[in-house]
Amino acid sequence: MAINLTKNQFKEDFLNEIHAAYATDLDGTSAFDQFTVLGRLINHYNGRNYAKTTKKYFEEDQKEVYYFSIEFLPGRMLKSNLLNLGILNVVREGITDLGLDFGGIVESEPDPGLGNGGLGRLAACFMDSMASIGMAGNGNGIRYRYGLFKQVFINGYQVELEDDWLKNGNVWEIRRENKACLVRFGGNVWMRPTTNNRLEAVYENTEDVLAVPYDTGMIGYQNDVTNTLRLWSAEVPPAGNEKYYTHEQRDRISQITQVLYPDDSSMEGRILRLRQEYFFSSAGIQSIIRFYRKNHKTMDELPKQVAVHINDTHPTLVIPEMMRILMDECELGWDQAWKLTTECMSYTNHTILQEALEKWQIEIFKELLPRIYQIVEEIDRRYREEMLPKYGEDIVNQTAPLGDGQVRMAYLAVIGSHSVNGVAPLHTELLEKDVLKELFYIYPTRFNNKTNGITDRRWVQISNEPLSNLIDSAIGKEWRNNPKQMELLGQYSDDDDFLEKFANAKKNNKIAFAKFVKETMDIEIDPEAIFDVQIKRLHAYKRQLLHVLEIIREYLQIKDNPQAPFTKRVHIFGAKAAPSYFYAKEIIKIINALAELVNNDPEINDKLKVVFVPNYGVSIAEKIIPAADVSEQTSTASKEASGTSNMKLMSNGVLLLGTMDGANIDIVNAAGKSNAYTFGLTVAQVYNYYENHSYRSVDFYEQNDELKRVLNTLIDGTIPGIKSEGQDVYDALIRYNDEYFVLADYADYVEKQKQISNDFLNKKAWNKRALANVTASGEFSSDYTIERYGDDIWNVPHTKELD
Ligand code: GL2
Repeated sequence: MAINLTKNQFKEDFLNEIHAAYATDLDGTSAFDQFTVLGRLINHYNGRNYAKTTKKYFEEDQKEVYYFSIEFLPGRMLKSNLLNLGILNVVREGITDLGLDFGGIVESEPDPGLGNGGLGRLAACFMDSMASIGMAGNGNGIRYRYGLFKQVFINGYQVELEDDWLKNGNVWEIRRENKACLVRFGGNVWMRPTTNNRLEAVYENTEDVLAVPYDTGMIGYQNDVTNTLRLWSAEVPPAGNEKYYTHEQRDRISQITQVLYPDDSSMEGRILRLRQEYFFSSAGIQSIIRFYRKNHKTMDELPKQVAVHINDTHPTLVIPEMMRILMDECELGWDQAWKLTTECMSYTNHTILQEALEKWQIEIFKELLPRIYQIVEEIDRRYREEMLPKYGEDIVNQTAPLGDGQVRMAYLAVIGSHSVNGVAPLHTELLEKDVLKELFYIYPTRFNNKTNGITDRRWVQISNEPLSNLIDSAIGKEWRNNPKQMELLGQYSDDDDFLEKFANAKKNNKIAFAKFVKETMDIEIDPEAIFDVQIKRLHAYKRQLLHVLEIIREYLQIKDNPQAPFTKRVHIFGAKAAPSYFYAKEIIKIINALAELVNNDPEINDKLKVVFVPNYGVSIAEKIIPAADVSEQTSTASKEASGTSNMKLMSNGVLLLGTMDGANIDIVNAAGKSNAYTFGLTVAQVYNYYENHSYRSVDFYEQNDELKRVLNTLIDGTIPGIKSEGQDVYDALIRYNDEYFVLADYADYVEKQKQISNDFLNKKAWNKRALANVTASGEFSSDYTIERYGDDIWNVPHTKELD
């Protein structure tokens, strides 16, 4: 239910809270102060419900999900919380009545620096969905003091500034020091026989870290449910436990939760990452078991009460950590502990890229986590003992948790879980046939698919109000509860009047985005142009380079023939490159150099614009997505596990231009082939190249004059300021045989771009196809994804009925 709040009551509460918080009148406060006060009020309004939810789960002894993820990327929470409490409009009107700028208040909230890309954002969508469908679901992660980095461009180069997102505090979090626990690192451990014939772990010289939880309420959509996102912060344990901590030691401890993604190009950075992983895995499992024991005398019921989800390999150490607690602290034997642990655990794989299948050198692992290593060794020993007679040495050596001097996290995750899933049908198939095929052979029934989803509450209701209001006026509001109801929009596909309103909503979003670009980047863009959008992390496999080549091609086309008709385009990018990913940073520089060239060339005459919005993140995405016309999803087939911006863009009426990869395939199936543009090699063709070693990028270069000319601009001075970057990219594509098949897909990609330029001119037909995408987008709601996780994997109920 929505909260019962009148505008007048709100205004009175707001003014009172301003006085309470800042001891000043309204005119003495900044937008951020006003935001903080709104946050405090929301906490007041929702506090009782939050407490009630927690109590209800406890008293009814509900099974709960604990979603362990090293990243959560929730984005700003003010509007989302207001929407979910059902008071967005009342509050906005009240704020406006008070003469304040609601938009400015919203913008003053910093984006939480808790994640970097699709994986973290998915975790945030899942948190929203669990609460909104009334499922008892908790998030468990790390409270990073600093986020990834704030990206600025200096002379076209990415420069990374500190993302100090917590500097003014965080109104949404509750520090719960009374729920802190100790996490041990290093030292020695040995097993001492006890009087009751057991072995007890004795630790010496360990480094003890206090894990302090900060809880944030995850408010469900107008259903009185509030779940918890619990993030752990590393602190020095309180004085008095006879230890004295030097500055250095204190520093080492607080390092653990200082930054998201420590630099993994150095050994030090990699060790820090492992410390982070064990830190939040251990603290989370300790708190789960402590809570369970409040209500239960034996551990037997644990899997009936607790589902622990391992989001990618980073939290895999929950498996040995749960074993440790069950054996060393709850005094269970191995077999029973293993049975309970595997029944609780489930694992999602999010990528087939080898570099993301984490492996830790045994020497490092053992030194940092001696007791956990003993347990992993024993898991490995028992696995080998059981599987060797059945599957033979080769398969067992290939799949055991320990091998090649490393701890192989993905294998450990599969072996220690009862369910393993991929995130789109193609991705799951590739896991089964390729990446994890031996383990699939051993555990065929463990594997399953759960196609990703996104929450339309943030990605349509909040970020695209013009479209949301239009949908309401056409089919009522039920789609807000049940996104599949967007199907009902199908009846308007030939309704001229509706299509015009639909086009107007898009136009208004484009105007708003153009204004933002003008104000923040001082670039004029024409809302009548095609807004061609590519927003995602910068990575070679995602192939932003194809897009770059297309811009160069268009540039040359206009230069060749300035008078010829040309459908205006704005190419819009948002992307951060990992600080140590040199090649990705070179591509950023090239895009910015191209923007400089194209945007300022009088002969181009504004027909073509390139806009690289800096510091891409959730809040920037919320501005770009509603304004987009074309959604570029150009990964090499097989490389993108799912993609989720493709889904967000789809539900905002954007036509996909994509390869048959990840969830693009499912989007095209849902929207209909004629409502998307697909291009490029299929997975089979890519694998064929691999198997036969038959790819020769230079052949494509030699055989396509246009491509040759486009590529040559990278090294012939046409684009000023990219001498070394242009050369490196040129070399990667031609001399080093183009690892991601950019040149193989170029011709088909360009062909589809030309079709787009042509099709866009027929406004009505375009709008109809855009609407078909919205109409079919409901099935990609994360509410349904989470429902499937609940039914098939976690066995946790939910209270809301979905279609
Ligand atoms: C990713 C995949 O690359 C991406 O395709 C997928 O949509 C998301 C969510 O499942 O997970 N894996 C990964 O490590 N990151 C992703 O975005 N960062």
